[in-house]
Amino acid sequence: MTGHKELLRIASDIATRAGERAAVLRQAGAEVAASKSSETDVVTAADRETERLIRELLAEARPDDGFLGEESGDATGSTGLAWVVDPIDGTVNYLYGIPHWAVSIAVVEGDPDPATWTALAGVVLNAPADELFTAVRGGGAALNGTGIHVAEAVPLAQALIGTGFGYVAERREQQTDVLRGIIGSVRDIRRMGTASLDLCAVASGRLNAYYEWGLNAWDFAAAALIASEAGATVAGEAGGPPSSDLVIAGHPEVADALARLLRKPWM
Ligand code: LIP
Repeated sequence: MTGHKELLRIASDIATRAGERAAVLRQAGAEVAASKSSETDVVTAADRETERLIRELLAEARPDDGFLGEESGDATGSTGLAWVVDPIDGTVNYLYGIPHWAVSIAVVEGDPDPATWTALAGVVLNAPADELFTAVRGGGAALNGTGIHVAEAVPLAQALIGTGFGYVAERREQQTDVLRGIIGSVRDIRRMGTASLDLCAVASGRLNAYYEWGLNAWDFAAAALIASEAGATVAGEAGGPPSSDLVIAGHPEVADALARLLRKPWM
């Protein structure tokens, strides 16, 4: 049985190679290859090429594991483990040349369903910033090999909160209503465009808390483990597992205060 640290090494090596490939493709010029849920929900050729590389390298290293990727779908394995991959999280940032996007790779035990999986290891590589966030279950979280921890608790009025918005206009209007319900009660908000890096910002104390409604499992599979191993509460609706309804993370006291304030139009 491969240990968690070996799984982390595999994920880190592959994320590094994928980040190099995505950076070279970005340098050559990023173009929209297709759109998904709306005209602004785009996929670039680099998203597809980077996921192809990750999938190829995982097939070499862990041929019998399962896979779930944003661009190429899922495949069932025979080992009880599955790799959950977002090849370029922050696709719109990547498309516009905003240097804030990430390669996210997690390995989970069980089906690739955040309601039931157990995350074993995860990496989030902010390639433009050369920052590799890592975690293994029960082994803590690190940034470029140095341990990280969630910021100390602060009153909500002093809390810097991260969030994000979806690709469908009506959904963004509802998310704005949720934001309107909290913005007068917190220090400020940050919308940085990459969910995995928002969760890593919580893990490293760069945000006090983060919430988002409408994420996909691959957006948070690795970063949720990193944040929880850094001491954050990472949850979904009513304290359940993170889901497409809600991902909320922060110091337990801050996350709890924020959760109590959030309107819940997804209910
Ligand atoms: C994005 C997230 C971001 C969210 C966007 C989108 P993508 O993922 O990282 O936080 O607000 O709506 O889901 O589409 O770049 O992989």
